[in-house]
Amino acid sequence: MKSINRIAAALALTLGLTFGAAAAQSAPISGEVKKIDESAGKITLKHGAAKSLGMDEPMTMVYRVKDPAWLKQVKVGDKVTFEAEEAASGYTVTKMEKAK
Ligand SMILES: [Cu+2]
Repeated sequence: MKSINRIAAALALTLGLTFGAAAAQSAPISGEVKKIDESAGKITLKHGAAKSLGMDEPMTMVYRVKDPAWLKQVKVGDKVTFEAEEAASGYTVTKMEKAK
């Protein structure tokens, strides 16, 4: 009985994650690099409205980055596509790549 419950829970989790990824959190946002602060692990991005983050208007703001190595791969003025999530410590970029 216990193992069946565990399988059901795992299934529910998998489905939840799949739907979660398709919906709110992971809508890619287009932005432009305004400033890079490698020592602090932060990047300033100008971006359009990002409904998934509750940002209804374009803005310029500072984000932490999940992987500091990303800060070496872009420079001020680059156009990027990124995903972010709100954490206790502030907004964190969870995915970032140069826009083509
Ligand atoms: Cu913002």
